Amino acid sequence: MTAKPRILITRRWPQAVERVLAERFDTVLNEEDRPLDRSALADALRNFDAVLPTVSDRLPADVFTGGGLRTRILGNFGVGYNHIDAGAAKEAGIVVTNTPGVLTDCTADLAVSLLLAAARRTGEGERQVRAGAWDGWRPTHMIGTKVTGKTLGIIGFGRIGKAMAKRCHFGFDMDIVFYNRSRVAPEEAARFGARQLDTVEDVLRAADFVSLHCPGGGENRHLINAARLAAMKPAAYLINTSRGDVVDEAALIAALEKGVIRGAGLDVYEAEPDVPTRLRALENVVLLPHLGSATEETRTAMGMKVVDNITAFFAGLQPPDRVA
Ligand code: 8YV
Repeated sequence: MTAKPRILITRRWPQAVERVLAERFDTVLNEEDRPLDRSALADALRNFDAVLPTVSDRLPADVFTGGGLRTRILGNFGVGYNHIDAGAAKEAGIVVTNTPGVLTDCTADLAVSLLLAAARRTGEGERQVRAGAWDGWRPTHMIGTKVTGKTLGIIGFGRIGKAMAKRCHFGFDMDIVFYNRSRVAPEEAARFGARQLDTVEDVLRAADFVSLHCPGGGENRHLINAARLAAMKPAAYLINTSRGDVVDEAALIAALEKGVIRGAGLDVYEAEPDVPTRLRALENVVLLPHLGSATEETRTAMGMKVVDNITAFFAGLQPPDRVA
């Protein structure tokens, strides 16, 4: 009998998935459940047949250099994989897979929740009640912005962008405009009540709410910068459930402080888990700790997708979600 592939699970996963992995593979778990540093990851690449990273594991090009690599596949737990230099992995002969599809709904749900929370000031309201600082109802208390019927601008019209459009168009009667790198057939866009515009600026100028659904890294780094924030309506809100680096965080903080835009709802940050003090001090921003896919159902489905990918790979088949 040939030995089972040796795999490293870099964080604790849903128990059901850990169990399946332990049945099929010779698994090692990072019981401490803390992010692995560069040298631990470099060692892992030399000691395991598969490494299953998450967004908290940075795998830049230089971890793949120096030879002696044993790892043949990185089964990433997540759809976004910009924490991995996939080109360098491929060059080193390592396959990379991700988990598309299964987190679409939950991520879009969370984007809606941020949009509503920012517009209706529910975070502020909750803080006030918990602090015992609510002094009673009055017509001008904690006035927010109406959501229904407004215009939503979506940047990145992939699975999650479309799910966001569907929720906001059919749920809140919003007009949807979007920017996408490639052309989307108008009939396809119309299924989500959406219309494609030519440039990011066109979307920013038109929208009352802007929601980011493009991948991080590469050319999308600081896609939303000071100039683009200034192109938004002064009463508009920015929602980010994609990756922190899509937004120039320093420029966003300045824009929120100066009232260049009215507010923001953020689930992701440039240097997670560090969230700048100046951002945390602002009332007009809703801040969540990267919860996009954080439901029992979705995290289990993500894990099972990783299982499918590495099982196929070690059976000599093409993993269904290969990205490099
Ligand atoms: C995950 C995500 O929680 O899948 C993604 O791209 O951002 C999150 O939903 C995270 O990536 C887990 O590694």
